[in-house]
Amino acid sequence: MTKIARAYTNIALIKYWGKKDKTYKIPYTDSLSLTLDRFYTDTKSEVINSDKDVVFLNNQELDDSKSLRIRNYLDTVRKMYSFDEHFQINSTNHVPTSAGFASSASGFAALAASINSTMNLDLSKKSLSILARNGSGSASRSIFGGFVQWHAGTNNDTSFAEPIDESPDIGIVLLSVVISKAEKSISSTTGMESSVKTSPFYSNWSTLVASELVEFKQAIANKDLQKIGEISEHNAMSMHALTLSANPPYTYFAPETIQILNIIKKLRNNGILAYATIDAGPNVKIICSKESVQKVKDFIEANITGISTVEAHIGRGIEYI
Ligand code: 2P0
Repeated sequence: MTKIARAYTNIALIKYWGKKDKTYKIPYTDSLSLTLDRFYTDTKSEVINSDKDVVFLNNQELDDSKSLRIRNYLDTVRKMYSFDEHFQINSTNHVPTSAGFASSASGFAALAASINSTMNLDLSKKSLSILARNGSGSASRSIFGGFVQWHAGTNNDTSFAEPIDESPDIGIVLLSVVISKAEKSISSTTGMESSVKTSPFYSNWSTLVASELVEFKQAIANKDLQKIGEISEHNAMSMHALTLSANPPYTYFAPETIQILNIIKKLRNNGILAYATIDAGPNVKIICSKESVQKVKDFIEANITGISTVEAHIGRGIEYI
C-alpha cells in the first residue's frame, strides 16, 4: 500500500536569506531551525499512466498554473533519480494559513519523502534533505525533528541539513501571533535576490551568521533558553535589516509588527522570557519558556485587538504512516 509521508514545518532561528545558486537553491550561509509539532503536511503519491503529473491540494485539483512549481520539481526529481513515472499527488496541509507559517517547508519535505516511498528509492535522510532542498530551501530542514542545521555547502551534493538535537530538553515554546493572513507582496525568493544584489550590508551577513551559529549551538548544549532567544531575535532583526537596506528598500513589517516587538521588550523588562523572530511576513513568532508562554499570550491578547495566537512545541522529523 502507498504510504503517506508526513513532514512538519520549521521555524528558522538563524535565518536563510540569499542564494548562491538559484537552480539548486544553494544558500550563502548555513541556517538553524526548530521543527514544530502543530503544523504539518501529509502527502501521498501514486504512479499514473500519463505523461503529466496531477496535483491535488486539500482535495482540490490544482490548475496548470498553480501546479507548475510542483510539476517542475517532479521533473527535477525524475532527472536526479533517472526514472520516467508520473504521479497523482494528494497533499493535505495541516498548516493553517491563519497560523502565519509558510507551508513550503513541510510541503516539499513531505513530497520528497512521498516519492522516496512510492518509488522505493530507499534514500538516507541526508539524500532526502538534498531532494527536499531542490523544492524549497527551508524544506531541507524539515526532514529532521528538533534543532536542525542546514549546511550551506557548495553544490547539490554538499548542501543538506543535519540534526543538532532532535528532542532537546530545553522547555522552548513558540507562540505565533497572527497579524495578517494576506499573501505577502514580495516572495522570499524575490526578497532574497534583492537583498543579495543591492544591500550594502549583505557582505556582513555571512560573518554574522557564522559567529551566531557557534554561539547558538553552545546555548543548545548549555540548555540556555534566554541565550537562544537573544541570538534568535538579533538574527531575525539583522535579516530584516537586509530588506530595509535593499535598493529599492522594502519591508515585511506591518505597524502591528512593531507594536508587538515593543510589547515583547516590555515583557522582558518585567522578567518574562519572550524573544521575537519574524520570517518573510508581518507575523511575529515569540520564543517563550513553558513558564512564560501563558503570561505572554494573555498580555498580547489583552493589549492588541484583531490578532490571534497559536502555540507550538518541538516537532519530529519525517514520518511514514
Ligand atoms: C528561513 N525563509 O530560513 C527563511 C527565513 C523566510 C525567512 O526560507 O526560495 O520558501 O523556496 O528556497 O525556503 C522562506 O523561503 O525559499 C525561508 P525558497 P523558502 O526559513
